[in-house]
Amino acid sequence: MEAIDRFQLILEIFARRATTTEAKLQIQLARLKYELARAKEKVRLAKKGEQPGFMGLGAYEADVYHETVKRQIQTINEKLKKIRRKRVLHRERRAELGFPTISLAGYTNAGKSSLFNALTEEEVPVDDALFTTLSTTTRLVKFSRKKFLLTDTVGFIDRLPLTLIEAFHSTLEETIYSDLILLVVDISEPLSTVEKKLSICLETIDRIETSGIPIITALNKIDLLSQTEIGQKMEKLKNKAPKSIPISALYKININQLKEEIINLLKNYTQVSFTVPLTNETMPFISWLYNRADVYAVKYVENAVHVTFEAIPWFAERVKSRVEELGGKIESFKQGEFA
Ligand SMILES: Nc1nc2c(ncn2[C@@H]2O[C@H](COP(=O)(O)OP(=O)(O)OP(=O)(O)O)[C@@H](O)[C@H]2O)c(=O)[nH]1
Ligand SMILES: [Mg+2]
Repeated sequence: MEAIDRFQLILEIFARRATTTEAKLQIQLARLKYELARAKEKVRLAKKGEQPGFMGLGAYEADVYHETVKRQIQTINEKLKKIRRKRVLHRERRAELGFPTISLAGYTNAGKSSLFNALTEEEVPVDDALFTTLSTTTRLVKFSRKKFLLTDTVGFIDRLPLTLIEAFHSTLEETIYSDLILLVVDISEPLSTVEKKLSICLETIDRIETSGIPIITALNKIDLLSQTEIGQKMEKLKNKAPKSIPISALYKININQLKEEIINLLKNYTQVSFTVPLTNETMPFISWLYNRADVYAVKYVENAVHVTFEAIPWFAERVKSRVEELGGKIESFKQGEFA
């Protein structure tokens, strides 16, 4: 009984997080597989005559039901295959907005949501159109005069039922396609547990093809440890945790140091200056840009507007084409250096 509740609870968490068709299908698939396993058992019992039937059905009907579920599973598998084949490219997904995206990852209870709250203190209000683009767990935040999108993710869970592993991966994938991963680890747990969880997280992140995305490890809950313990654990984790920073999300210890490290790693911005003639389309374009990138200067000169902004490379390319469409001119297009 407990196993059923746990399965359904986890399924519920995933269902709430899933926003793409692929993730939704994965969850439907997990649910059907679970249903199938139960149907099989009922068919067996019905045939043995030990049970009056399945949902009031006899052995024959139970067989039919079993076949129906099997066919539904097949249909979903085919749909998933198609989706995988024409999966949107990483960069296309990211080109929606010009701000770099930071994803929080880590085990359940590590303190991801607490850190999310600590980092979103300076939240930037967004317009309605943009708001609908963002999922419920993504916020536009600002620190050191730069804006970022910060996403909280569904936590890793031990003993994840086999049928849910794929669903977990595809929900994680949605959120982890980012410019930086902030891996949260509860360092107050025994070292062996910390090490085990850390390696599972890193392996999983690696498996969903995030290679090249920088990782910062936030060693959380240091308030529960002595200075000596922190030092010892950090020394042991030195070669295992990428760019580790000891923090307390709850008591906001070392949050500024963490922010600095984030800024340091996110240098691949593109700085662009352009001029567009003033037409009916100009103002909507400028306000569209304003909501999606860090716009530093807007100057009106005679019948034109001069703009300077910073954005992630894919987005900057997109704006460049739009400026040219509007009969404007790119004055400078500087690729920021990669960290
Ligand atoms: N002592 C201490 N407790 C913390 C700290 N950060 C988080 N916690 C506590 O740890 C528990 C889990 O924190 P959450 O932020 O909900 O963890 P999570 O990683 O979002 O968990 P899931 O959403 O289940 O994946 C809560 O009771 C927090 O109050 C910290 O720095 N110190
Ligand atoms: Mg959480």
